[in-house]
Amino acid sequence: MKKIYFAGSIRGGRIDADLYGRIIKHMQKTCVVLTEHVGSPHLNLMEQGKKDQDIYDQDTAWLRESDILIGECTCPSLGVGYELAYAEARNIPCHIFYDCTKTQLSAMLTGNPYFIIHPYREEKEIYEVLDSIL
Ligand code: 6K6
Repeated sequence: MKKIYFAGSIRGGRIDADLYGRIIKHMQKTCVVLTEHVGSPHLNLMEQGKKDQDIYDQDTAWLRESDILIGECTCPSLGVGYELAYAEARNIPCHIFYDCTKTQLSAMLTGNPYFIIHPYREEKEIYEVLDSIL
C-alpha cells in the first residue's frame, strides 16, 4: 500500500481540522497515512507531552519514507511550507489542495512547477482528485 504523508496546519491554526480528518479517512480506504494525528480533534491534549525536537525527528523520518505528500494548504502553516520544501528536495511527489474561494496560495508554491496544485471550490472535488492520483 502507498504511504502518504498528509500535511495540514497545527500551530498555524486548527480551523480546518475536521476537513483534514475527513480527507485522511478517505485516503485510509486504500493507503497508509503516516500522519493520522494531523486530523485529530484532540491534538492539544496529545501535543502537551511531546518535545518539539522529537516531533521534528519523527516527521522528517516519516517524510523520507513516504511515497507521496498530500497537503491541505487553505490555512497557512509554516510547518507545512517547510515539509513541502523538504519533500521537494527528496523528489517526493507533492499534491497541494486549497479552497480558492477562501485564500490565495503563496507564490512560493504556485510559482514552483514541481508542486502539483489543486484549487477547489467544493470539498467533493478533493476526493475526486485523490481517487485519480492514489
Ligand atoms: C500532535 C499529535 C500528537 O502529538 C502532536 C504534537 N505535534 C505535532 N505532531 C506531529 N506533527 C506535527 C506536530 N506539530 C506540527 N507537525 C507537523 O507540521 C505536521 O506534519 C503538520 O503537517 C505540520 C504543521 O505545522 P504547524 O507549523 O502548523 O504546526
